Amino acid sequence: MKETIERLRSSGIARIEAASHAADLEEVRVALLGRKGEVTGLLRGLKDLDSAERPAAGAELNRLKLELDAGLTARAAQLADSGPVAGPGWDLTLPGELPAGEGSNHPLITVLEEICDIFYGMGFRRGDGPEVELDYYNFTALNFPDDHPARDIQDTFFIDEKRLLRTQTSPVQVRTMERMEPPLALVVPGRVYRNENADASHSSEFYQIEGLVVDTAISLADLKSTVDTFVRRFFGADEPTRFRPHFFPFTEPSVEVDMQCVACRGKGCGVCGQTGWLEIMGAGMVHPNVFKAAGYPEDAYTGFAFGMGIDRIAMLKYGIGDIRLLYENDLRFLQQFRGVS
Ligand code: 2NM
Repeated sequence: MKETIERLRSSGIARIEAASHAADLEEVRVALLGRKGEVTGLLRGLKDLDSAERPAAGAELNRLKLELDAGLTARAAQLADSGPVAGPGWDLTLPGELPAGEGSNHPLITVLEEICDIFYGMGFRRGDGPEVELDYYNFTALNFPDDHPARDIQDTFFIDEKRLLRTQTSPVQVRTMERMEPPLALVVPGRVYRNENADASHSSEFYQIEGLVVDTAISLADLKSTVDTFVRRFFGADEPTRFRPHFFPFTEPSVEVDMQCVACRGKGCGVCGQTGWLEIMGAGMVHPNVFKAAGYPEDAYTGFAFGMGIDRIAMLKYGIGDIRLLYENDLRFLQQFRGVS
């Protein structure tokens, strides 16, 4: 019996060491310690041994069982550490059968970066801030009255009394002004949220880029020249722009900015709804109450600000007919933009 146990010990250890991956090792475990395994068989045979021999043989067999079990555990850990290993019929290190798809930027990100680059070229810097915002920064500091309709839960996703999903990126401008003195030239791209029903031209999440310039003598003429430079550089042609009077709580005066339709050059077509113009952004001169909320001294500074939706610009640029395509992440859609950026 003693020799049998010794033989099993050295052959068992050798077989464990020789196992080159987890499936091999499992076979060895079953052959040694499984229900019909060799060690199990010997343990079962103990009852047939002479009563004088039985205690020593039993103790020795139990020791062997523990030893092999520890050996199996140690080898399993080694194999797990050694990464992919060739096994019978498979090799994880071989390349897959399909070429791994190459990633690419989402069309919204391509447009976002392109627009930011144009503003960097005019001396702007990029700002960033939280998407979960305080009511204070999203509304109060931006001169929205308490009863403004945008504060309704019909229009804004509130998280609780004080917190909401930002409806524009302007709270980042307020946070930045709190920290920094003019002169300031800031672009803030980012995702914003509105409680709206989705259709081909509306999504409850979308992307905006807002801009802010503050110094001691910034005028509406600076806004106009900045907008014209942006349009020229982004759309490549000298499309005229026009300002129409508008209202925003955070700017006074406020305007909506149109550019001549890139599709028909002002003649009127389906893209511009026969008007010859495309609305590209809202803008205006920063309201004194916003400067006050930011902690700037009264009458010390003037500034312009603007905000535009990137989604519509990306849709115009790539001929995308439904905004929802930009948020569904259907690979058949996204793969069309490979190599675009
Ligand atoms: C727009 C339109 C007009 C705007 C205002 C500010 C701030 F913080 F300075 F008050 N940031 N962005 C602004 C102005 C945004 O989006 C359509």
